Amino acid sequence: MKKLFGLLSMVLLITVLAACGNGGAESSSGEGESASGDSGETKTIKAGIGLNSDHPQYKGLLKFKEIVEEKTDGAIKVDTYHSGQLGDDRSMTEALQLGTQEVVVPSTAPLANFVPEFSVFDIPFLFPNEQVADEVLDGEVGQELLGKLEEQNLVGLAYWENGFRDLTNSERAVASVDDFDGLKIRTMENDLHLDAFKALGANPTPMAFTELFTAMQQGTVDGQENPYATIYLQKFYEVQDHVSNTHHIYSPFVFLMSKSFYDGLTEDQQKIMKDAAVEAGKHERKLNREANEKYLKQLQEEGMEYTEISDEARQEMVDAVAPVIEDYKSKIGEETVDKVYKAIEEAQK
Ligand code: KDG
Repeated sequence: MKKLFGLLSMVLLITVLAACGNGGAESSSGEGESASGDSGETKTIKAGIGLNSDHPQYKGLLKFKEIVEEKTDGAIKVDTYHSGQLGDDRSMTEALQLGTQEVVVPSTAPLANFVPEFSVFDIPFLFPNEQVADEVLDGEVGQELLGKLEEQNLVGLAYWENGFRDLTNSERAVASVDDFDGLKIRTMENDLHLDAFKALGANPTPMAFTELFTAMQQGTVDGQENPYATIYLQKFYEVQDHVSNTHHIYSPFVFLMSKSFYDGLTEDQQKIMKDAAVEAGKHERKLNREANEKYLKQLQEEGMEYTEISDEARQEMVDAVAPVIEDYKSKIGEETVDKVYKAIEEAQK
């Protein structure tokens, strides 16, 4: 009887150990598993952005959701959040590091607080047009920069587009450097942006996007700068009277995933994530370019006064910020700055 009991205990122990081992294998990187993951467990991605649901950025996020859910046969579900429902760019990026959120698509400017080299894209008047930006970002140096995010517990899967930034304010028409004088401008949370606006004569304040509308409404700031699509779709025309085509910075977005989440996926699933982020990014860039083209006219229809920046005035702006750029080259990293300038040159050949 004693013998029989011992045998039964042994069988039970082996069964329990086997079950545990099996469970561990399912949640590991799972080489050889199918895209849907054989564990039967559904994973959920919380994906957040700061812009609202009308913006091409959100349409891009919906495209990502569609591709991922279809390609993984529903094994990975994507829940999308817009309008800063999960926080601002910075706090959402920190949530990815902590593993409490899986995806965010911030501008590169606040990302420079995590990886300083990203500030290379904050150099004013860097990219001449979107096509050159695409080539540089999707090329060697752009991808190299994405790789640096890993040290911060983040995975950069693709670049999307925020676009060329233009100035709006509620005080006066801005046509030249002199017109910046004393204007209280909200900037993204980025030192180079802050110093560039100081060099232009403005009085800049860094602030999260989620606080911006109220700050303009209450007069805490006179103005801000964002692409036309954002200015229109976020209804900034309700609290701003003047818009100028300063086009002073091209802002990329980076599609970020939490490293701990990404590392827990199978290789097939990781590939699906990368491909989906790139594919959805192409869709987003296309929609964004169409939007930026059409919304300047609509801003004027909403009553904003448009001021065209002349070539001479733009050159004055370029000259005013030149010392700031010089100063930042070493902070960003000379090597990165040189590589980006070279890639821009190449892309224009
Ligand atoms: O979803 C993106 C926004 O959070 C933000 O990056 C938009 O350009 C932006 C800004 O001015 O903060």
